Amino acid sequence: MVTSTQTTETKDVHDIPTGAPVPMTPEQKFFFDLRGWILLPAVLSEADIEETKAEAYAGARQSYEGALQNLLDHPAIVGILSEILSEEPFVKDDCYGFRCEGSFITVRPPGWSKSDRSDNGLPHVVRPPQQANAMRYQVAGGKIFSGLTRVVWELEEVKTGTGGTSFLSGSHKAHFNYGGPDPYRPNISDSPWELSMRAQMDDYSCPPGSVVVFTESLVHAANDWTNPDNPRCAVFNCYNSIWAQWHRLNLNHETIAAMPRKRQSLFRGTWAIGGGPEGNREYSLDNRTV
Ligand SMILES: O=C(O)CCC(=O)C(=O)O
Ligand SMILES: [Fe+2]
Repeated sequence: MVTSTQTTETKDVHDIPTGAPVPMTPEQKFFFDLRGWILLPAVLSEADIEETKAEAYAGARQSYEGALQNLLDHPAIVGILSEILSEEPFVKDDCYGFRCEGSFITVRPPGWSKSDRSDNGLPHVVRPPQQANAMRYQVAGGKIFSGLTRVVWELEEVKTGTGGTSFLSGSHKAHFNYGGPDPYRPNISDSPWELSMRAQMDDYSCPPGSVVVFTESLVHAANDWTNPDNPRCAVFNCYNSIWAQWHRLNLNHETIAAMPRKRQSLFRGTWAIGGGPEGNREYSLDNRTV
């Protein structure tokens, strides 16, 4: 198991403790590997939920500023991301062993339709997992590498069958394609098995302040929000290896430079060798993801 040597408890700008990362448990590893996703229920305090939700309802569209910024490296996910996106020698005290490469927030009122999305809620993946590629989920030497990885913060209650993200559990390890005409297509369109795949997809119920972590090699989909009791208010943050990048970042230097130093390292350049004996540890204007 990858663990950080960090021991000091610190308080961040928004007063959320940013102490030692919570290590991924063997049970979480087992289920993440088996199914491609895990749920961490009720991670945030009432106060954190209210603060982050208020920012989302006030119009925040990414998790890069305000209290929402604390979700980027919340201790509850840092241990997991170090485990599934990094290796022991690259888990350091002064920089993260993984990168953040995107963030978006959705607020979906009751009645929201998946047709609002450009993919119309079609089950999809980053790249078809049955073929080798740099974003792929892998396990070797008893170690997970999750490839492009999504962390979803649910800031309102989610009830199963009413519009949370759904997953075709286990599909991140599929060896055969989905039956569509094109093995390179990263969604299941035109597959004769679409209905049976949709029928076998799983979702979750959770209280506000819960987190879902999934590998983007897993077939997953957006769904109509039919829960009449509350909107869906969810923060979608995307992570990758410090050596790999899928999304263009689209985040300005001023916003990153205002973050605590270690958090800035989530946005450092995507390279490993050639920058001196200390390696690639520190974000700067000259060493940033674009
Ligand atoms: O909107 C959703 O529930 C699904 C989002 C999604 O496809 C993703 O996070 O990659
Ligand atoms: Fe997706």
